[in-house]
Amino acid sequence: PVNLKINGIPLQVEKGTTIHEAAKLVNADIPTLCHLNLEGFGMVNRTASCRVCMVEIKNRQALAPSCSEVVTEGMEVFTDSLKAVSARRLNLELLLSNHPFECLTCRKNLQCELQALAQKLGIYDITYTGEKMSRPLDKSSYALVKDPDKCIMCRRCETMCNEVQTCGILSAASRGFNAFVGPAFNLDMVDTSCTFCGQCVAVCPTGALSEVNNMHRVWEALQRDDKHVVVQVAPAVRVAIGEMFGLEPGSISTGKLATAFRRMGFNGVFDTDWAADLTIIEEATELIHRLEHGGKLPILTSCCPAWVRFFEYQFPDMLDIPSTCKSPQIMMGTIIKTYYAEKMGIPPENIVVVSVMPCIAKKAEVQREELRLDGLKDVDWVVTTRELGYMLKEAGIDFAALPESDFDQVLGESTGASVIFGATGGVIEAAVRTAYEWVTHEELKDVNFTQLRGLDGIRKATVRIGDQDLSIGIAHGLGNARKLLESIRRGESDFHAIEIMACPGGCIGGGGQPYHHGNMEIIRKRQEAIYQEDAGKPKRKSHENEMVMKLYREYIGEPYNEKAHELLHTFYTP
Ligand code: HC1
Ligand code: SF4
Repeated sequence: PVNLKINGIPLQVEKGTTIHEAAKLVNADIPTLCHLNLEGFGMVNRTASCRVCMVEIKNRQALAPSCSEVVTEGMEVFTDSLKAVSARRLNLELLLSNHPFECLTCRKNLQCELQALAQKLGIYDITYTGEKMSRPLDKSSYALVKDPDKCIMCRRCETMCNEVQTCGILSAASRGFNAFVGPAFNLDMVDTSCTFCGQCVAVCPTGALSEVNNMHRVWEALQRDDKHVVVQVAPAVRVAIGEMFGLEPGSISTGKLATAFRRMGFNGVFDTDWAADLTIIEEATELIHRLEHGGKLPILTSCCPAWVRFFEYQFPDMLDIPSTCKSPQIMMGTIIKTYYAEKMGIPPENIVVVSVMPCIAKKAEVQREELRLDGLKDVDWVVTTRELGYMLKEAGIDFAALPESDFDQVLGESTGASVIFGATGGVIEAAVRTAYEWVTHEELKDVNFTQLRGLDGIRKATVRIGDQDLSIGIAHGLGNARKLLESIRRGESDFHAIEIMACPGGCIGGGGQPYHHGNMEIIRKRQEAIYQEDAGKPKRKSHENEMVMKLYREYIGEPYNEKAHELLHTFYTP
């Protein structure tokens, strides 16, 4: 251990602790804009580039950045001395001198860490004026907007993109005043192999990275009398949206969401969980089919569109191993524009499907050419959890006070198996619950496959089904996915099935969720809430979803048959 004093308070910490970490132990909160430690997720940004965490150290002339300076024996640190505070203010003012003053209309307004710090440090005048950086906005994709003028070169996105996700899209280029963060050759984002996982957005402290705004599209659709506008909401949204309305992280808002959608004016209020159960019916059948017919193994889950783009770009030689199942959001769109449209007697071209997703990649997914029926997109518009929160605020709906109600029953029933899709490991656990009963023809008494849960980046488990041991792999974060894929490519993998989600934690940590500002406790609480919702459901296996089974009886026939392939399966292209 190391002994030191911070602001005169003696304390003892482990060797290797930074001043910034040590200061927290004596309740001295030192600001930072670049430092971020997503503890447990392999993301530590220690660039020490923003210089707003400077502290004074006794007997040292120069101030030190507390986020990177490690404590030493006998050190005496002053976090709030005049010299330290003045330096922080100066550095912040210099950052602001090259920042556009667009706070009122910025996508990050009131969520921006730069703005919050300017307020906290009491910066009310701009001291330094002069030339500002001016680079074009990148609105080339359906998912992300990049505004280089709002970039403060903290490099959090770069660490996330390169080290955690191993995508290597965002990097710093050029020098000095002309420095910027962007793709190689300053390509438009749409021309890169970006997966649009949105994790760069999740960690950006300012408005330099944000999602494409689709809120006005949804309001416009809701105004039209000639359109039947339906909404579906993803599993992970219900355990996070409450955070935007003062509810505790991990609050479950399923019933409030259904009520809120009706108040917004949606004509059909559906649950993506219903389609997650449907996905499991197809995916479990596909797994069993591959096991029994010597098909390609391991099967890989395919519901995360960022993961799909990742394997298309990075592993084009292995496109025959992912499941061909469309994602639940797309399956839901297809079923709405076919089965539901027929049932309701509404021409599919008059139906608008809106998805509320924790995800930025889902905005790009719905634009994929092959996810259309007769030229009509399966899903029309995606808004993120955050965007739904803003829309509810705009509509003056007091979300926290809303009573609960149920989803519309036709596509609203769901089981516990579908809820857990929202957390890493959940998709494969749901598939195992169904595969177990279908293979053994025995009742699965304990549905809790706790060996598949957790937040370790790569997890391995064996599940006994009948006389066979199924070897299962789980990865979240694309860097972890890469490791599993590379072992398959080398022929070293003995997995039967692998679940991969691009975002750390799975969809609960999606790029479109309320900002966690680096607080990992929030992700853990969302995860607990997901399993709590599952445990409270009367039915916990996808094949017990009556309405999904009714769809098979009335419309599709057997799972994985020709009609199922036409409607519920897809293909991948390098
Ligand atoms: Fe997900 Fe999925 S779990 S991908 O994370 O399979 O977005 O929540 O909707 O489609 O169901 C996201 C979440 C979501 C799909 C489902
Ligand atoms: Fe989207 Fe979920 Fe995949 Fe993240 S893990 S990119 S939120 S689908």
